[in-house]
Order: sequence, then structure tokens, then C-alpha cells
Amino acid sequence: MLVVACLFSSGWQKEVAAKSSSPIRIIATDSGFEAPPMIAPGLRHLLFENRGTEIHEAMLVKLPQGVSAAGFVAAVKGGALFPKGALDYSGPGLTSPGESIEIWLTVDPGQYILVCWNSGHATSTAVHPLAVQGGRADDPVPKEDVVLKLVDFRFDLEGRLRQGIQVLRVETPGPAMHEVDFYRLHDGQSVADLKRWRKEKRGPAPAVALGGALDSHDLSRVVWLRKNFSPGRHVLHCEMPVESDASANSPHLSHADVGMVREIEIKE
Ligand SMILES: [Cu+2]
Repeated sequence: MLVVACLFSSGWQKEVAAKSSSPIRIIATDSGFEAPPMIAPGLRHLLFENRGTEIHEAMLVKLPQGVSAAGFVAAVKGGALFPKGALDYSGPGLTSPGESIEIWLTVDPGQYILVCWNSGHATSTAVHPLAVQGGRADDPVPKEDVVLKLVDFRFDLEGRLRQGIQVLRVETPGPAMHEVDFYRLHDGQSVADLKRWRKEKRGPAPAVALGGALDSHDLSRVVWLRKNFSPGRHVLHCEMPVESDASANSPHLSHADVGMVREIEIKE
């Protein structure tokens, strides 16, 4: 009886270990997200994949007590750039169709939504309610190849980004809040073309959006990104608004406008 119990117990432990090392999958489509309804709190490993035809991202937003997912969306529709009391918890940044990115970030217990802020998707596309509850589960973090620091208003890179699978440790010394989106420029396109395209949101894309790390309410939080990079000219770009009280419905200056944009070459 005792032997049977031990065998059962070790098999169960293996299954739990396997589960905790496989990422939480978030799939974006043009109609919303496919993702679990519930995850455990802790430092979690997410795999974000865009199966839509438009660029999407997936910010984790912790809702204030008493505010539903629908209430949050209504506040955005009412003109709030980021509804009061809600907390941003980072998430995978702008990602082109067919692209994917892995991110490690910390979530605390509470009621969250996944929301995409690209091109008005926060109100035109369904948000995904996500409960963070249960015992803490920390996924192992890979060793970083480079450290990326988000500073007012520039990107500091420690180490050189190479082709192939790279792990970036993203820190925010700030003191303002930032985000980073990675792009690979198409031949003949420039940083100026990319900035203009992100501002005007029309015309053919001058670059592929590779994913990134969205902003967090807590600047001390570190996130990790893992991505398979091809050689080519890349751009790091921050779209945070300069004015925190900017309205979602009016044009505003972004951090990229005040210089938070950087071209880097990934060599073969
Ligand atoms: Cu910024």
C-alpha cells in the first residue's frame, strides 16, 4: 500500500513540474483573446501569439474592486486613456500577425482583463476576463543575454542583441513609466517612416511588430522577453503618452515623439 502511494505521489509531482514549466498561452485574434479564465499568482511565463490579421497586444490590467470588465471598457469608451483605480501589469506588446513572443511577468491575486490598446481595439474587440487566484506559482526565468533599461526618454542596452533566440531582462529605472515594442524594418524603410506610421495608423506597415513589454504600475518590476530574432535593422519604440491625463480620443505626444526610439542592427 505504501509503495503504491509513493509511486502515485512521484508521478503526480512530475505532472505538476511539467505543468509549471509550460507557458500560459494567450492567443490574439481579431475578435478577442483565447486564454485561460484563471491563473495562479506569481512570476508567470506567458506565450503570446497573434493569429489575427491586425497587430495586437495583450496588457494585463488589474481591475479596481467593484469594477467589471464591461465597466472598464465603458470608462475607456467615455474617453479615459486608462480608467482610474485600474493597475497595469505589463504584458506582451505590439505583435504582427503570425508573430509570437514569450514574456515572464509577476501578477498578484485579483480580477484582471487582457486588453489590446492598438487602433481602438480596447473598445472594438472583446477584452478577456482573467482571475489571478490560488497558491503562488513561480515559473523559472531563463538567463538573460542582454539587459534593456527603459529610461526617460531612451533605451539603454547592456550587451549586444544577436540573431537567434535571445532573452532580454527589461528594467524600468524611469523615473517615468515606459514600455518597449520591437520592430524589424522592411528594406528601404526608416525610423521616421515607422514613427509616422504608428502616429497616423494608416498605410502599409514599414516594419514587422515583433512584440515587446507593456508598461507596469510598479517601476521596480522586472520582466523578461524571449524572442527568435532575424538579422536586420530593428527599432525599439515607446508609445507611452507624455501627459498621463491625455484623453484616448484626442491626439497626444508619445515618448517616441520626445526621443524614446532607437534603431539597432542585428548582425548575421
Ligand atoms: Cu517611454
